[in-house]
This record gives sequence, C-alpha cells and structure tokens, in this order.
Amino acid sequence: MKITEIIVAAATVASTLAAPGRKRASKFEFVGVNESGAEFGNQALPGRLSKDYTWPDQNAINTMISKGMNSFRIPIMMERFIPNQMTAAVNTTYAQGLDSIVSFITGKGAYAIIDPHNFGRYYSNIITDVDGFGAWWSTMAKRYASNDKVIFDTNNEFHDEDNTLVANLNQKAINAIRAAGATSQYIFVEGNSWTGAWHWVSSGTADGMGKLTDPSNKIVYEMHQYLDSDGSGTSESCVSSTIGKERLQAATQWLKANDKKGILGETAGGSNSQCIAALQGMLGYMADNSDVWRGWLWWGAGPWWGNYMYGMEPPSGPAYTGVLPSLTQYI
Ligand SMILES: *[C@@H]1O[C@H](CO)[C@@H](O)[C@H](O)[C@H]1NC(C)=O
Ligand SMILES: CC(=O)N[C@H]1CO[C@H](CO)[C@@H](O)[C@@H]1O
Repeated sequence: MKITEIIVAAATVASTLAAPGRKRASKFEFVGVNESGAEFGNQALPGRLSKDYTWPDQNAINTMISKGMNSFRIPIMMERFIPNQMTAAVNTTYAQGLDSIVSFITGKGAYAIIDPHNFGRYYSNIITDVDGFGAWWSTMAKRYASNDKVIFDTNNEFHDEDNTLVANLNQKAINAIRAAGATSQYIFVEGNSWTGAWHWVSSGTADGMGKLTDPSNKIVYEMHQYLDSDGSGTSESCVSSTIGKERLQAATQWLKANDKKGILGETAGGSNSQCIAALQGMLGYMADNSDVWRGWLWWGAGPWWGNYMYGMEPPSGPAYTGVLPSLTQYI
C-alpha cells in the first residue's frame, strides 16, 4: 500500500466513524437513500432469502454514511414480517433479518426508517381493517420501542382508495405505535395518490392528513416526487430544469400554512444535465424552506439494482457516479 493510499484509507475510516455526528453541508435533519432488497420479489410470498429478496449491504451503507448521509429507508413487505393475517405473529426469519439491518444502521448513529412497501395493500387487497393495521403496527413498534433511531413509516404510497380511509389508517398506526411504548420515535406518514407532493393538495389527501394527531408530536409528512413527465419515476428524462421546485410549491405552502414538517421520502432523476439542474433547483428550494422541509431521500440504492437508471449503490450505480457528486451541498 502506498503512503497516499494509507492516508486516504485512514481518512475514510475517520470520516465513517465521525459521520453521523459530523456537521453536514445542509440544514436538513434527514438525508439518505432508500435501501431496496427486502421488498423485492413482492409477488413471491413469503419468499426465499437470497432468491426472492435480500437485505441491504452494510458496506454500501457505510460508504453513504461517509458521504454524510444519516437516514436509510428500508422497504419491507408487511406479509413477510407478519404472514397470513395482520393480527398474527411475526415470521422469525424475516423479523431477525430486519433486526440485523436496523441494529447495524442505528448502531452507526443513523436513522433506520422502517417502510412497509405495501401501497396500502395486504396480499394485494386494499387494507380496510383499520384495527388489524393497528395490530400489525403494534407488533412492529414493540420490537423497536427502545430504539429512538428507528423511524416508523406508516406505509408506502397509498393510492386509488378513499382519502378518509388513508387518514384513518395513519391515525391508527400512530395510536398503536405510541400505545406500544414507542413514544420517542419519529413517525413518517404518507398520503393517498402515491403520496405525491404535486398532488398533495389537489388530490384532497391533505384534508384528512392535516388532522392527524400524535401525543408525542413527532409526525413528519412524507411525500414523494419524481421529475419525469408523469411523475412516476420511470424515465431518465426530466420535464425541465425547474420542474422539481415547481412540483413542490403547493405542498410547501400547505406545510407552512398548517405548521407541519415534511420529508421528501423518494426522489430521483436521470444522470443528465437537465435532471441534475432540476434536482439542484428542488433541493435548493427545500433548503430555502428548511423550516418545513426536514430532508430528502434518494430512490434508490440496494444490492440488486444493477445498472438501474436511478441506482445509487456504490461503487458504480449510475446515480452514485453521475448525480451524487452534484448534490453534495444538500447532504
Ligand atoms: C418465513 O420467512 C422465510 C423467509 O424469510 C420463509 O422461507 C419461510 O417459509 C417463512 N415461514 C412462514 C411460516 O411463512
Ligand atoms: C419509482 C420506482 O422506482 N418505484 C419502485 C418502487 O419499488 C418497487 C419495488 O422495489 C419497484 O418495483 C418500483 O419500480
């Protein structure tokens, strides 16, 4: 090993150790990535470890921590954690896998965001059993009640269902989590219409979501925003270099008017100059409004994305090499 390599290696170790407490460039409280894997193969239930699904890679998470990131959203499947019915007991294999990655992340001083990546569905049916949903959350929350670096994310992207039901499910999750003794953790709540920031107000989901209450007063409104033409996050193209900021404006006004905090829980754009400008404009706008916008998470990292257009997995994900270097001031 050459002396320069030793210095670089030592610096990497030092920054890794110091990372969670280290002063980051931005004022954001939460910056990080979605760490896919445990929700993969979501049609294969319960699914087989290492065949249908996997857990995030700890070395990759270390690398992201060394870049200043402190928040890792872990998509999971509700059915894998508690099979058959929401009131039942956990599957130990899957639950212990979750325990391992959560303790690794939180042991580094970073946040582990537990994200049932279920779109408001359980075995593909819209969840209408509000009490059952509360039971599922009670089981989850008890497991991590003593770990205040865990964040509970009610559900990924409710869509095509009743706005009142979505608000009721969120309120039930909050109540169940607090009743389970998890009183210090943040709860990220998600709305209908794929929790899209650009539709937050126009879809009407804001009305019920705005009335949620939490005895611990630690609700953060999680919204998602992609920058392609239909906002689905399926294209490498961004509509314009200003589209990110434009798509967040109505939601930002809502957060301010209602005295709420928000996080952009999924965002991405292709590795090209127009998308990078749009992302910079959006994150700069969020930084200017950091009284309400508490952070952002990239979609997505994880060991199985391969050459996925938004892949943020080190060392060679297209977004890791092509986009992240342009966003460092927002970390
Ligand atoms: C529990 O989960 C593992 C994989 O995580 C799976 O192989 C096993 O079949 C599951 N057991 C039940 C009873 O669902
Ligand atoms: C926009 C996007 O990437 N959505 C993804 C959400 O998560 C599921 C499961 O990982 C993917 O299949 C989607 O493509």
